[in-house]
Amino acid sequence: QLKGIIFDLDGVITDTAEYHYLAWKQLAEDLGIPFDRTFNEKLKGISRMESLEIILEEGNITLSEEEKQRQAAQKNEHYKTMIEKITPDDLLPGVKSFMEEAKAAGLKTALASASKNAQAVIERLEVTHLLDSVVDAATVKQGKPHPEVFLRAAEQIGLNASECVGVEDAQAGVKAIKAADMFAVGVGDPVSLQEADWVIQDTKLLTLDALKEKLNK
Ligand code: B16
Ligand code: MG
Repeated sequence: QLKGIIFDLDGVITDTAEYHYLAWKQLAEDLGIPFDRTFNEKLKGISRMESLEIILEEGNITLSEEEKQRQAAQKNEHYKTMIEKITPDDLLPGVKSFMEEAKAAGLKTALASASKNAQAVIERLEVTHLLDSVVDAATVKQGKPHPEVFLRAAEQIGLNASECVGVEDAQAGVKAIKAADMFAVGVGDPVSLQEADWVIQDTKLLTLDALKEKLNK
């Protein structure tokens, strides 16, 4: 029985993916490493430090631990400047009404984002009141595709994983939901998200009726 919905943030509730992309691109280019949207796909849902490691590996660059911390902090400064511009208009289509529908139906909701900036972003989007719980990414030891963040979200809303549905746009995120033993809704390209139980190409298609129909199949 469906009792809770656990949302990823970036790419599901709002398109901060674009800001992460621009912030990483600026950093990579400052380091002389070519960076494009295709390469950026590898970073979706992946933590800040792991993303930096992937970029450095691509550029064959080795940095000291201290310098890596400095670069990661620099990327976050670029990102924080960009997210200051976020308003409720930046919610992806249909997401807020789906959250409202879920709350009206008595379901619990939670956010399972890898981003340490998640709280600031949902406040700017003005949807904090529609989420019963937000997992603090800083306390999650194992990033997606590990299921930890989804399991923690379920625990915080007092549910078993089998009672929850997870919504994700990233491959690593869908893997994390499946590893948590939840029903996975993928938002985006059906080919790259083929491990999801249900793939929708647009958040507009996410409604409680449509979800229930898929769950009962
Ligand atoms: P931060 P999600 C993830 O958010 C992003 O997809 C990923 O690109 C980013 O590196 C990660 O958060 C960490 O973000 O640097 O703000 O801590 O998709 O899990 O909501
Ligand atoms: Mg995402």
